[in-house]
Amino acid sequence: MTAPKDIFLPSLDRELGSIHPINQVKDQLTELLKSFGFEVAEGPEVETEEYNFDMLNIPASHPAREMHDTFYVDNKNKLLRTHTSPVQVRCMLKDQPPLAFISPGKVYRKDDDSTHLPMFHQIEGLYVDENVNFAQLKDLMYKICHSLFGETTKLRFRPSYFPFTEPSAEVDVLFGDKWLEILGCGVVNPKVLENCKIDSSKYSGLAFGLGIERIAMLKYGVNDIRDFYKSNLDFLRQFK
Ligand code: 2U9
Repeated sequence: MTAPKDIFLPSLDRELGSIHPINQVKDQLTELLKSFGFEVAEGPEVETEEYNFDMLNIPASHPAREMHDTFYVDNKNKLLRTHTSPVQVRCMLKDQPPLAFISPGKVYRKDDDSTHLPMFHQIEGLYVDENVNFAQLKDLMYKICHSLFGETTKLRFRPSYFPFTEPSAEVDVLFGDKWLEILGCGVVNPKVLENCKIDSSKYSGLAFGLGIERIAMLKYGVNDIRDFYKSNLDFLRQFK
């Protein structure tokens, strides 16, 4: 007698899954930056105020530190990191220059609309050595944007302000006839180097940060950031 057939076993020809579009963009950027010599660094998502803000020259009066902008976890100065910069702080406290790290990962802010979510992904990069300058920063930003959007992409650097970089710039990319903001960058503020026990008279650094969801939205023409997290297979299958 043959064994009975079990029609309730899972079928062997189930459809294979695929990498989520946010992870695809994250992996693409990570591989590019690794090819330049950056090492990948990771760190905790629950951070201290000190590492998330103070070490990065973000003062107690800064609006990013307000209760309505940051998720505080308990009364002991713990919070969900608002950027991956504290990972870079930890790298500098551990190693002396030359150092080159990227920190991909989840970050949290009290935002919720068609272009912002309370959780999103960032990649930040940090390079510290002797004689690091703004020309090198520009060159790196060109390489990143050309890799993401094509070699003929036009870039525009706009002066900006971040407490952790000086000077700072925002980078726009020309899409059709519109300039769209892609990332932020700058020369690391010497105060931040000193906070991290690096001699700012000997070393300088460059840093940049970008939001992966934003890049993925522009790259794939997605208008609502929430589509990435609805688990709608009709949406996700487009990125197979
Ligand atoms: C250290 C020193 C400096 C990282 C940087 C930006 C500029 C930036 C935003 C892009 C879109 C955040 O996801 S976003 O909202 N980031 O514009 N980030 S420079 O600078 C650092 C990081 C670490 C120790």
